[in-house]
Amino acid sequence: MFLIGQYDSPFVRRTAIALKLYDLPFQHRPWSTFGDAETIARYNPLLRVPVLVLDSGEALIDSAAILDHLDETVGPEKAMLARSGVERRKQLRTIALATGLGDKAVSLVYERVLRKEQLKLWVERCETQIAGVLAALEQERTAVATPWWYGERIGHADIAVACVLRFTTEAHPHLVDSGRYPALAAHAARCEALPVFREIVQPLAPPSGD
Ligand SMILES: N[C@@H](CCC(=O)N[C@@H](CS)C(=O)NCC(=O)O)C(=O)O
Repeated sequence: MFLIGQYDSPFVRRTAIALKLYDLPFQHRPWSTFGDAETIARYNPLLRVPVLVLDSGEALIDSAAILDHLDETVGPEKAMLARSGVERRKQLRTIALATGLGDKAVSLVYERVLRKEQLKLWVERCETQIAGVLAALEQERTAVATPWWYGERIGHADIAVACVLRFTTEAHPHLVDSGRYPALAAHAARCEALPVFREIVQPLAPPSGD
């Protein structure tokens, strides 16, 4: 199977990190959503990454749907998401906050590079949403006593938060002052120190807008 997308995308990165942690072999196709749009269109008409193309040729789209399939593949014991109940709902909420923050941070990048004049109303709204989620995640992480967000082993929530934090910090450094979010900074440092995070990484290369 192969994974389409570059590792500067927090969504592609979280998918690749899960594949590695699950010991599922895959090939990487680092196609650009802008430069390689025609090639990506053959697998995803939405022109978005990540896309995971299975050996059968089936193309899975959206990081949440891809991870859902990977969880099913490795089974509930190994899956990095609680099987059911309140624990699963809490973890999904943290993931939704992190990936939603990622959506806003990506949106702001496009606003900056693709528009000649940024729409102030939209920029301010995204920045408010990013600040609100960072504050909420900071408060929640501060209350956690275990090494990982939901216990003794790493989960999708940990990975999502760390990948989105790195992306947002690189794309919009003025929005992520680590002094204001010490628990999130410590969380990110713990994740980024792991070999898999050091292997699956790419400095941000935003589209040029030309
Ligand atoms: N909800 C999607 C978001 C994926 C996403 O926004 N990917 C960006 C790259 S970071 C993309 O493909 N952007 C191109 C576009 O939307 O036109 C997921 O979780 O996979």
